[in-house]
Amino acid sequence: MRLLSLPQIYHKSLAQTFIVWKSGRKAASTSSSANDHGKEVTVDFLSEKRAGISVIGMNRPKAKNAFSFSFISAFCDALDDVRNEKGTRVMILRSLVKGVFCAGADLKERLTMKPDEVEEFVSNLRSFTSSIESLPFPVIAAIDGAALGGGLEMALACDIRIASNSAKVGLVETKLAIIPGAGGSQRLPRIIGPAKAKELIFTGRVLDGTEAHKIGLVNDVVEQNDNYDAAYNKAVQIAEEIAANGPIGVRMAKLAIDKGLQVDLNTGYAIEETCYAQLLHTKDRLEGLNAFVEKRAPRYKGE
Ligand code: CO8
Repeated sequence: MRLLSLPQIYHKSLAQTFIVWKSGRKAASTSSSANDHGKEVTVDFLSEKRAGISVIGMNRPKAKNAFSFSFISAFCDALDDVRNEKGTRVMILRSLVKGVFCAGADLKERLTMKPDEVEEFVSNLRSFTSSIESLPFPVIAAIDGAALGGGLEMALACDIRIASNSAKVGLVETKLAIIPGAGGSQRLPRIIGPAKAKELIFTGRVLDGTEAHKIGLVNDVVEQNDNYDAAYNKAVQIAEEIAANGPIGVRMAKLAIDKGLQVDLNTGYAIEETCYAQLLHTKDRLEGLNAFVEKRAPRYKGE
């Protein structure tokens, strides 16, 4: 069996996708300042028993977190911050706007764009969701409200989705005479199967969190609370479980699963072998064995 090298597996770097957003005419035309970015998209690095958990918060209440150019630009900066923070073991994506996760494309801004600008913007949005998907650590979407159109497409790019029972999720693009253009037409069938995905995309139907859980669109559903953060709280619980494990092992597991799903089984085994090989000489692997023998919890350092 031929071993694949890691550069072959990481075929597209995140930097490549971010460059699209940080260069060119549109980046220059954004009116948002760094401060505005900080307000619309927040980054928190949790500490103590939650160390290793990074949280991106979407905070654009006036448009229900819809993706304007400046919002996406701020989002890319936030993703850079989390990716560059060496201590990140798992990321949570949440909304700070009550009752909504993300309303998808900014339809008001979209109306002002020419067709060629729309084409470029949607292409960049596709790169944006791919850049979330290819983050090296697990990403959990905490869906505490409406996730519609591009908002759900973004959640589909995450590894795990948790919804509140009152959340509303749907790829509603055909209602607007378009199709899911940020990877949704490709990711949804892979997650819930082609027949159900076709039904949901053709009808543009919106499901609540309980219905979404029944068809495997979200991993878990929780009852909403008065703070509208029930899905976030559940996401933190899962993130704590992940953060306690060997971080290099978790990253390699994500890589092996994601890349393995794109190839035939034998190539998948080769990818698994390559990923396993990255762990053989880590201090964490020995720490896991020692902790077992000494009957204590392991203390993984990501080394
Ligand atoms: N764009 C711009 N403004 C929006 C959007 C949006 N998508 N959604 C809501 N707003 C604005 C409203 O216009 C309103 O503004 P104003 O106060 O000035 O009238 C304000 O937000 C509050 O909205 P509502 O009063 O409607 O608030 P509700 O709580 O009653 O409802 C909903 C919230 C359910 C989110 C509702 O606003 C809604 O259905 N919005 C439209 C959602 C939609 O159709 N999204 C699909 C867009 S198409 C798309 O996403 C294509 C994908 C592109 C790729 C993106 C990849 C990442």
